[in-house]
Amino acid sequence: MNTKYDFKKIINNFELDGELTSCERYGEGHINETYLATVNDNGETVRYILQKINKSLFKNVDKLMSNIVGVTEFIRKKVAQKGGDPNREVLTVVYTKDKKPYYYAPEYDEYFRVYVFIERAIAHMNVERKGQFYQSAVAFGTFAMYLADFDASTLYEVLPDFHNTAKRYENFMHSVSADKFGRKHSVINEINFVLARERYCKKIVDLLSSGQMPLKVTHNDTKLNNVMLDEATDEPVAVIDLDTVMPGSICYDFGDSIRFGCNPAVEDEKDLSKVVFDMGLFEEYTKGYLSAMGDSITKTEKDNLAFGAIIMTYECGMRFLADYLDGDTYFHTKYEGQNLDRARTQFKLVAEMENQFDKMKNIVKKY
Ligand code: ADP
Ligand code: GN1
Ligand code: MG
Repeated sequence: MNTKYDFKKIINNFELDGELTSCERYGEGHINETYLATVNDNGETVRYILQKINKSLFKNVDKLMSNIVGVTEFIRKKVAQKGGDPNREVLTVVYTKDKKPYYYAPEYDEYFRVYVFIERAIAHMNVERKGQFYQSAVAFGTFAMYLADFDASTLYEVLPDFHNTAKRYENFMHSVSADKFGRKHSVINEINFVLARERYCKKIVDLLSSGQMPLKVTHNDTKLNNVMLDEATDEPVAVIDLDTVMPGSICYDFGDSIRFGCNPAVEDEKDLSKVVFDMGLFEEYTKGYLSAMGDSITKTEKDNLAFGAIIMTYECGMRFLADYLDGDTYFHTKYEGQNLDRARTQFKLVAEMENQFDKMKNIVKKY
């Protein structure tokens, strides 16, 4: 068992039966520290997800968790109404013995939370079988549909300006001028790639602030490994990683899925010839998302879906590059230069999408 924390003691604060038998790092998330906690409950093995919440990013854990409780309870009711399984089709927060949705460990000055482990389902890093991407689109589209009548004013804005690309650009420019680690000279081409596309930054931000595009309750981090598909049938099970549920644009949610899923290579692939934009997958996702959204999508949203894919990929590349310049303080990295590799894959994808933008728009029109 990992000895960084006294997991037995941590788990013991939560309202769950049995004894902890193992607790190991798990998954590929870039933000929180995720562990798979296995418990023996009278001979039965029960698994949980234990997460150390990223407190340098999430400054108000209490409000973060009240968002997650609010959203999961809301979805749980809808799943039950349609006859689904509320213990499997939505994240289940395990409370502490003193009835809180997270535990603060004073000895580490860290916050921990526990979720029921969703069994017989996989959060894929890449599309492995045809149909999986379509199903992930149905999952995110259904998620948006469930939350369509959720009162956004009750949500705390966990990360203000999360997808405000104009603000992201400003921050990026600060990182470039600070050049804290003397890395700027080696990434001039990548920096120029960002500068040459400054005109993209305000497009969606302006549509939202002028009211031409509706602000909706969105997920804001819709990559493929934030959705769980049934391991046998590939059917959608649950949307996970709800830290960023906030008011936003559905173009962001659509675009972020395309950014991650339409590339058959990994996000940090060094061989850029493997990084390609797969138009077939784009069509699959578009079909699934629009079918799940039904008529709850407006014309302005639809007209900007394809651009949403470009802007999310551009923004993410800019964030990876800024983090590289800042000395890799935001995204978890396993080796030096990983954020630069990630930025390069994103920029390659942006260039590919730009070349095929008309085709992408035509596909959106078709569905
Ligand atoms: P991060 O914010 O760091 O991305 P996530 O909440 O996405 O963290 O969790 C990281 C990974 O852990 C997911 O991609 C998934 O593989 C796994 N995971 C998270 N929650 C669950 C759950 N309830 N059941 C099963 N696996 C989970
Ligand atoms: C982070 O948490 P995770 O790994 O699902 C990031 C996203 C990025 C993504 C890039 C809260 O997502 O915004 O698009 O990495 N999440 C946060 O892979 O910053
Ligand atoms: Mg995640």
